[in-house]
Amino acid sequence: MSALILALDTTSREEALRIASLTADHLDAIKIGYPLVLGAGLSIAGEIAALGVPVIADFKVADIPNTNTLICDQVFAAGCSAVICHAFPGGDSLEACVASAHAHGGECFVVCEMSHPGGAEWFSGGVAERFSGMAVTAGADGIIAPATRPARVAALREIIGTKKIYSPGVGAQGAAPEDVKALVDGVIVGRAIYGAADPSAAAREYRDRCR
Ligand code: O7E
Repeated sequence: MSALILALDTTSREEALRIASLTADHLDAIKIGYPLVLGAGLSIAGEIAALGVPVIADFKVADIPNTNTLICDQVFAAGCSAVICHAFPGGDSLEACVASAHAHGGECFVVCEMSHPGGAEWFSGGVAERFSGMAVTAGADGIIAPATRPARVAALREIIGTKKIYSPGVGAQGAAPEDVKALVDGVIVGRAIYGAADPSAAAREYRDRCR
């Protein structure tokens, strides 16, 4: 059983709010990122949160510690409940994101292995394992790991123990909730819900399949 997180990658405020309103009852969280925030502004975070669904800011934060702190502080001031960051800038940069998240009562998730085919080029050979170890050391709340490669999710679970795993790649990228729902805490679905003819029905179906 896993939570269902909508990746709301539409680019207009009106469309985002329409989809969020239609689907919110079936979701555990909504993930927003550059497509929506560059199109609609960061204030969209508060507007979505006002619908009663937690908002996860997927900015894949990846800078020096001071800049990471400035970015994360903005994210939480805007009403987000969690932030997603990269591990490759190093442990101090990661710790800055975690500190900002926890200072605001929020959570920090670390991208450890990506779901697209190119992700297998970069994250195999021990890199994802190392990032997962860094997430543990930095006190992060969880990691991002690919639903498209369940065996890799299982391997990273061994490293992070009971920390959370949120897993993208379900729907448009070919994975099914059933592939990973026993391994992860949340499944991330984008196009298969927001691009569906009936987003509400699609969200309900994915929620049921995650249970
Ligand atoms: O393929 P979709 O439409 O279901 O959307 C997937 C979403 O998850 C989209 O926002 C994409 O940017 C994100 N994502 C991946 O697809 N793969 C990854 O490895 C990582 C992410 C991601 O969200 O990273 C932070 C969670």
